[in-house]
Amino acid sequence: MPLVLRQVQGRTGIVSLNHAAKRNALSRDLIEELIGALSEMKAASVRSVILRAEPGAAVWSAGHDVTELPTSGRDPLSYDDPLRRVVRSIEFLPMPVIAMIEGTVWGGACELAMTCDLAVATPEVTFAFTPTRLGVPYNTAGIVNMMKSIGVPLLKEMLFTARPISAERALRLGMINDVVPRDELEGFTRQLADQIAETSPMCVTLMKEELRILSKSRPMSAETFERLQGQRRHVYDSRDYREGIQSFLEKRRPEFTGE
Ligand code: LCV
Repeated sequence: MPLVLRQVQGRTGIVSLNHAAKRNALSRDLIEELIGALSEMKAASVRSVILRAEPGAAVWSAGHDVTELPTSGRDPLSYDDPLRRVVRSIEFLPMPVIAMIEGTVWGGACELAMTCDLAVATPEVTFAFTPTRLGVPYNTAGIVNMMKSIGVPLLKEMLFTARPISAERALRLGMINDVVPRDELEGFTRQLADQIAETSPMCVTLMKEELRILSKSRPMSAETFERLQGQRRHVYDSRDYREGIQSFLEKRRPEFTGE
């Protein structure tokens, strides 16, 4: 059974996460299929791509597959980690990707959704950005990526509490583009895609790239970058990091000690 479905409808590509049994957890296999589907949409020269879960999904995506997180002193979110690769696939895709969101969004799936160029959600949607609940030292490029859509006060709240925020609040604070009732979501999103298909694709591609570069430009010296990576290593080498993952796998609350 494919973990990702894809089809072209007119000038719009539809890419669907299709692993409900694992709540569309972003496993290596699912991400490889997702990257493949995105490159197929590029080859088909669609004007935009709608990224969705299965219709009526209770969970859009449960985030990084926690069973694939390393526990042996390796960076859990290094440059070639599957989540990092699919984020770049979306960023560098020449056409806009619209996240059409039903269900709850967790962890790295929040970044997946925020990496999309536009996001439309139903009122029931929540976003829970959970590195601190698992003890994961989220990577610096990922934090910069989240800052593109989420103001620092809200991002700090999401990170420091790991608590879900509502779609209504996400809309009010400019994190997503629209909130529409579940029975209108598909029609609304398709109409958005059709509107994009009416504009100049060369201009859209150019401005998507301009905005990618300008929204990520953050002055940081090499020494500062290396200091942050050293601090991240201190975290992913810690007991707390192993406790976070172990508690998830044992389906219990983590007991963090700061060691
Ligand atoms: C592997 C899973 C997962 C999963 N991985 O269904 O951002 S960071 O830094 O935190 C980053 C590292 C990251 O993204 O970490 C993952 C963060 N995600 C979460 O904390 C969400 C974890 N999942 C849940 O809390 C629940 O699964 C939700 C609330 C999403 C759905 O609950 P529900 O009761 O509907 P189950 O928990 O029963 O999950 C169904 C199956 O999917 C697996 C889970 O282990 C179970 O597998 P089995 O049927 O084999 O037991 N699953 C869910 N999430 N992130 N596997």
